[in-house]
Amino acid sequence: MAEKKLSGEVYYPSKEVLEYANAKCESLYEFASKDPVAFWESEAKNLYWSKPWTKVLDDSNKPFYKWFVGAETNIAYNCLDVHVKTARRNKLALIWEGENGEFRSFSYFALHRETCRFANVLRSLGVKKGDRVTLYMGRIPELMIGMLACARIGAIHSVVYGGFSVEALHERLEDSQSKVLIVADGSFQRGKIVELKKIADEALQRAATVESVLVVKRTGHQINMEFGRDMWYHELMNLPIANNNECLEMVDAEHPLFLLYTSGTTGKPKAILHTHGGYMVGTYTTLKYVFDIHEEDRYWCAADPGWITGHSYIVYGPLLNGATSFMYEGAPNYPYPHRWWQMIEKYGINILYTAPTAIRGLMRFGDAWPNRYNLASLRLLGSVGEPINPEAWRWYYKVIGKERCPIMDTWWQTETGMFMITPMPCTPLKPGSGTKPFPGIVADVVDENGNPVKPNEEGYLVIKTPWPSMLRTIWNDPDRYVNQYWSKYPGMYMTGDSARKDEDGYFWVIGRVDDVIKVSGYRLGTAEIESALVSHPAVAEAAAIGLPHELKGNAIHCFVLLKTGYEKSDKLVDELKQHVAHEVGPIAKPEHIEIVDSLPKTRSGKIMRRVLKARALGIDPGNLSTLEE
Ligand code: 6R9
Repeated sequence: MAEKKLSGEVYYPSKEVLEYANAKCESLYEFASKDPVAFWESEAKNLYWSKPWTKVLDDSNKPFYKWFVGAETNIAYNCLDVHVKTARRNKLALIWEGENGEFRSFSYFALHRETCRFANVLRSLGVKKGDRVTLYMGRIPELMIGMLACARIGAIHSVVYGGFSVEALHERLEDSQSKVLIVADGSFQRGKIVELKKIADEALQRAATVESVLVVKRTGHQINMEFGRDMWYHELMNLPIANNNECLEMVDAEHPLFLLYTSGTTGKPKAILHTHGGYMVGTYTTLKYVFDIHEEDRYWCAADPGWITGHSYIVYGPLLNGATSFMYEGAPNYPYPHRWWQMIEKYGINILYTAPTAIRGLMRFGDAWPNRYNLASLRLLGSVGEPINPEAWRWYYKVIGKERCPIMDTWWQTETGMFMITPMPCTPLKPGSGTKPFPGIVADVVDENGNPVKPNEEGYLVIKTPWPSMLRTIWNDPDRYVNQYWSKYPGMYMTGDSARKDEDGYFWVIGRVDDVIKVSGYRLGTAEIESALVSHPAVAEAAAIGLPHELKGNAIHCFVLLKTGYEKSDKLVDELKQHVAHEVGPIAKPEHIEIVDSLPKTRSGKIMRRVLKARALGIDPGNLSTLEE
């Protein structure tokens, strides 16, 4: 690959990077392109299965694909027990720093012990295989322990991001019919306490299925404990029920591992379902080759475990690879913009994986902050969540990576479970491009009719063959799974993104073509913001759109029609912003709300967000034939 001259701004890997890398690009691409299924099978053989598969891929009932048919395994066993049986027993699995400077670390032995104990606690509370357990907390080790404990006993975890609020949590508890909620008393965010338990109490008033609430003490402030329902995690973990008994259940490869709610085109957030077997193979393989995990590495994915990036690449991927992961609780620039760089030096981080919004945010404080620290331990950098603008890419490459560290710009989704379009260390890079599909992945850019577009033309990004860590369905809504992802072009997975492919076959993801807005890399739906707005007594109708924002990538702009009797005022606009933050979460707080007299609609009454967006940007709104007035 390196022999061909590529067009545009290209960064070739150094000899050192090439020699050190796990992935020998050419041979991997060659093997996988000849026979993707055989490629995944060969990777699966690196993991433990208590019963082998009879078939790798069953595509007899498309699009309900099955992987590793007939096999039994448990992802948590592969994350922990496998390593505890080797010299990795004493290796650090997790290094954690709290925002307030607290420090904790867990060897593989310790993480295994805590997970087993907590799995026993869950079982003693009546949690059985297939039951749903919701977790709602900040970036703390107990989140990881809780997820792994659920996996051990075959329970299905549903992590709700700690930045979400009452209505978002309530909806997710309700939809998943969770039996247990694991919540922290609070979390630290820029020195302030986010009152997680208080938010949960409000959400629980309307969530009928939750029988027990386990409370992890983090902030230690005064909270309400409801007798008979709420129990302290640390007290339960000190009871004889929390013994180290293995507490493990081998499950079918297709057994559900977790639900993760994400925003879709319309309506309520949907729960994406991932399974033990295929998800395990996908996250293990991609992390190994893309972030090139070596035994001595200290790897830091700065995402939140509440999002897919945290699930796949803080929890499962690193542990499956026996890696040492670093987790930091707080904000990147708290108390000062040197926090991240200081921790990279302090802990000797080798791999840093973060989002463009964080890079832009830190870039704005200037080079002096990172330059005060020794960042020589860094070997690889990563980016995820939205397209990275070339200026941010170059800053990250030069100022943080000192022109030594390749940047892995990984394109993927909650639904895909793992990296899909991504470089490996051996790939020549172009700033802003995710380069090529990972070995075994067949992606393309197509037009309205599903035909490939010409080089450099924009089209829909699709995936043409199944992959092991693909979503299996939408929880409780298989029809929506089929309609949303597989119906536009039969046999092709519709990503919801637009992209172009250049003359070298490099992919450039442009952005969402549906009503999903990526704000600071977080995925939100216009529908969630709009329904929060109309739940306010003053609002008759609302429309939300995303407009470009220098730091956040996109920011939320809303158009609101008031009910009669309500007057337009700055105070009301502020109140509406607060209302959205309270209902959905601070991350969804609109940047701007405009009170309007009418909203552009189709004759069937659908709000034409595209028209609002074009107007706001001062561009041509395109075809207006369906507009009502
Ligand atoms: C992992 C994650 C998925 C959407 C996806 C796309 C955008 C993610 C990207 C990227 C350009 C990248 N996206 N990574 N766009 N380059 N490297 O973010 O999952 O929250 O489900 O969002 O994010 O628009 O469709 P999720």
